Amino acid sequence: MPNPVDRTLRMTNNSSFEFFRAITRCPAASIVDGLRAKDTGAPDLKQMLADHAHYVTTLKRTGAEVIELPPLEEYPDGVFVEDTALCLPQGAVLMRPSAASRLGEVDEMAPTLHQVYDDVRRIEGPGHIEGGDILVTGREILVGRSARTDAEGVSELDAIVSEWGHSLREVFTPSGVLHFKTDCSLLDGETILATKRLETSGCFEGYRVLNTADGEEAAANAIRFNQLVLMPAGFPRTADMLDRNGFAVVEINNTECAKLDGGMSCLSLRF
Ligand code: CIR
Repeated sequence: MPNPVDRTLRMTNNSSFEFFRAITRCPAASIVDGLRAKDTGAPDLKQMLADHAHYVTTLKRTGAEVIELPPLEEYPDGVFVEDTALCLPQGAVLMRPSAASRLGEVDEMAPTLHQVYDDVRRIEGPGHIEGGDILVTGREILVGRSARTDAEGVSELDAIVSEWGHSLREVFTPSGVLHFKTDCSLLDGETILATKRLETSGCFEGYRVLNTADGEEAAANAIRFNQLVLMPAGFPRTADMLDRNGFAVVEINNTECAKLDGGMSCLSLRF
């Protein structure tokens, strides 16, 4: 049963899922060296490029502008741009990834954010935080502590976003799950798609929660982007459930990104 809806959320605007722009980065041939929790084989670059093209075209279909950045051979995980920054209406915050091989991706993203934002801040450390652990909803910013995001990183981000008038709430990513958003996505200002294992942690109290179907937990990393919900292909019961709930779902093959623990949200910055 979905949770009761908090009606106060209806008073918020839709900046959490209405976007004018996105930033993506083309996968590089070095993607075969990308980080992964478990080795299930090397991702196939040709397939990944085709999937990426479908993803970018789908973002553009909504009327948004997509800034497409070139591949970075020196950063195998560079395609997962979400982890490098948080983009809010007031400004952007450059992250500080825990994964040492990914730290340099932030400097590669910085010039693009400076072109589109007047106010660009940076997490200076010593803490760490990755964009995949941050869910911006209609009323707050949820940040999941994880193996990649620590208390110091969360607190440094809190200081910045509070200045911009946002309320940040620290929550916890289930152990063994890479990022908070590996297990959840925002569907609209008050509705969250989440795995049962994440929902039972209680972090979504007051929201309406739709659960991924049993055995389809990997469908949780979707994105609501304007009128569409982009979700990984291959999870028919979850896709049907979203369809029945009135969401316009586009399924995108994610087999290659999944080998590197990546999904729909990781592939773009949206603002
Ligand atoms: C990593 O382990 O950092 C990459 N292979 C996957 C990053 C996925 N990003 C995300 O969930 N936001």
